[in-house]
Amino acid sequence: MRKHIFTTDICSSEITSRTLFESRRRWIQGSVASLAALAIPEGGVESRDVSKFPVPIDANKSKFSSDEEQTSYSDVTRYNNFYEFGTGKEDPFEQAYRLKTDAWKIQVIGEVSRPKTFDMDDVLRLAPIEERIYRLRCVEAWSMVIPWLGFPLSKLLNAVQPTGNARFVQFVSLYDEEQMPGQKSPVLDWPYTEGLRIDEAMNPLTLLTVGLYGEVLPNQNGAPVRIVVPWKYGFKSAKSIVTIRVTEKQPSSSWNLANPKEYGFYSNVNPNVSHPRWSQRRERRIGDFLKRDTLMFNGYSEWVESLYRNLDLTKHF
Ligand SMILES: Nc1nc2c(c(=O)[nH]1)N[C@H]1C(S)=C(S)[C@@H](COP(=O)(O)O)O[C@H]1N2
Ligand SMILES: [Mo]
Repeated sequence: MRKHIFTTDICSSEITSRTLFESRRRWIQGSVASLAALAIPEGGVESRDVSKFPVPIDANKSKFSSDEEQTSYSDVTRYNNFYEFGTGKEDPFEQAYRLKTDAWKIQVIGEVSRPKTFDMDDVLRLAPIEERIYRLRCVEAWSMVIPWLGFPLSKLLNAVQPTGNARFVQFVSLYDEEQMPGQKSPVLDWPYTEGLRIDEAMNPLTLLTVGLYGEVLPNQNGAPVRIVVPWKYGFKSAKSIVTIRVTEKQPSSSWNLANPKEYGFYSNVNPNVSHPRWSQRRERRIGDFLKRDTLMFNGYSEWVESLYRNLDLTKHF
């Protein structure tokens, strides 16, 4: 069955939801004041699961890092999209404690000479601390600056040796209705899938991400491992991934299946191409009152525009 619910949807109507969010947040901040002793950055809580304390992860700044002011830890971890835990922006913050991230494994399969299942220690071994880096990222109609901790996905792909037929990469998130109650609703095709062309996946800006703000990823941000593709709209960055499949044909992706006219396979941040229901010229940086102009490729043109030299970005939106 392919029935999808589109009310306002993931990427729109930020004004109402944002105001609601702000007022609820003030309320929550009051009610968790007693947890302040836990010394979590900027008064935020990682998730409602207080049994898990933030684990520090070391990183250096990379040449791609932004000098812009970072979005507060509390906004980064309370204002999320993770439909496996509900479609409200605060649902992931409230529900993602259900996700069990111990003994997590990612299998890398498909058009590779050396398919392999990685546990999280294997993942962290792919990059020494000096190569774990900070990056910026933008999310559709709103944007945030997040000190992600991750490293280029290419390190993992090189380890499994893509074959000559490798043209695309698909990311598959966990499917488990017990841990992810949002999957009981057919709002998307589960499990959540996303994809990139192989050259996009090999670009050093495509991050395999394991943390933010110097800690392991909070569940609501896609623990224990997710993708971050900073020059594309937020939904391309699949969370809590369990499978990476290298393919010859363009893979399916949940948002494209849900509504191909609105969500293309490429979904590069592009102020010149409107979403069918709204302009994508401007964005609201969380914490700001006024909107700002959205930059082509979210400001990363220097590193990624050559990927699209032969592509009509109006057609391949
Ligand atoms: N598995 C999974 N990954 C997902 C989503 C989702 O619902 N499920 N939402 C996407 C969308 S629409 C956005 S905007 C970003 C949000 O990431 P953040 O909450 O860490 O900012 O995650 C993306 N990855
Ligand atoms: Mo999104």
